[in-house]
Amino acid sequence: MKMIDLRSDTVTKPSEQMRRAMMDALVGDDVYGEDPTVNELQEMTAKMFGKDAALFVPSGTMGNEICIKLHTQPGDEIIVEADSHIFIYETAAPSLLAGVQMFPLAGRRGLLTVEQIKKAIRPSAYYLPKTKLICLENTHGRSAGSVIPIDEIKKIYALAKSEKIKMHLDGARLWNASVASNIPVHRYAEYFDTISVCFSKGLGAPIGSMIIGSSEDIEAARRYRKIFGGGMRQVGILAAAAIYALKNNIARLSTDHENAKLFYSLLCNLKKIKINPEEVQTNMVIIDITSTGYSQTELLNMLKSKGVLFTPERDNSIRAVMHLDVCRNDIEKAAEIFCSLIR
Ligand code: TLP
Repeated sequence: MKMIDLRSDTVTKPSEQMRRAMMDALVGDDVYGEDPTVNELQEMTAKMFGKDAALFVPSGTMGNEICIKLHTQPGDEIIVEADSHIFIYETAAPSLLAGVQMFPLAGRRGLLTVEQIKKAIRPSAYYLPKTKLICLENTHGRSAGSVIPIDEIKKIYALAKSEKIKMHLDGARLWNASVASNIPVHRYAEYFDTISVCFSKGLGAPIGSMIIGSSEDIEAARRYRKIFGGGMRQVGILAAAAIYALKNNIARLSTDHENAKLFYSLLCNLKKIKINPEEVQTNMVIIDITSTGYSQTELLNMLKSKGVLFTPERDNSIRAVMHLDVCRNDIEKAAEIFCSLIR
């Protein structure tokens, strides 16, 4: 049975053409800065985001953690959204690697307000931690890939600047936000000191993320990448996949967004589930299954036995993610299977 895998957009396999680009890549030792394909990708990405420099790293998690490290000192505090990847899914790495305390604020679909942040910034006193960094996530994964509006980001940035606090963006799916909002990524980037983006999510590369920022921050990031064990050698093979993805797989993200809307429309009349229509903005659908009477595990196993894979999500929900390796037919089939189990 061919499985329809909707667990994440990380599950895609590199296409024939992407593999060919990887095979043909020129390589060198990147720890010496001598890999021409990595250098090309870094320059290309920095330019796309309107920043001085960029650094190729193995994962989105490492990208975020290096950036947190370079903006802080042990004992500092960083403001994060309570449902963010950094707070929930990075195994408390900011505490371990940067020695910082995270101050989680509950957002609305990932969005923190200026008022909330104002209250959370610590006044200056020797017995309080120093607030050094605000982290945002766009799109916001735990609200099904909702887009954080740029006008709200602008307001938070103005506050951060006036308080001399740095801004970091977890932009693992910033290209989804950009395609959905029709705002180029460099406009979002204006409001952040550092940005971490992933080639291995919607863009379909097998691995790889990029940290983007000022030359000074990227120099510091290079040291921390080495310390965190992320110095890589003939990694142009992977950079070639990312270059291929940047050239070919951004505009098509709108197909994933259409598929998410289609999936929602095929499920939304089912009485026993709840989907927040305001969340269906990019490539994910989160389904509250409380009234089905099934636990997450029971329903996930039932769906799996019929050939569809989802993941467990916040509260009593399950998540479906659209991506490059599923087509409209797969989505219709997945919806049909879901409906047959949940009527
Ligand atoms: N997200 C994964 C899981 O870890 C939850 C997924 O399937 O969505 N930032 C965001 C917003 C992410 O969603 C992820 C991965 C990361 C960072 C981390 O990227 P990697 O897995 O490359 O470390």
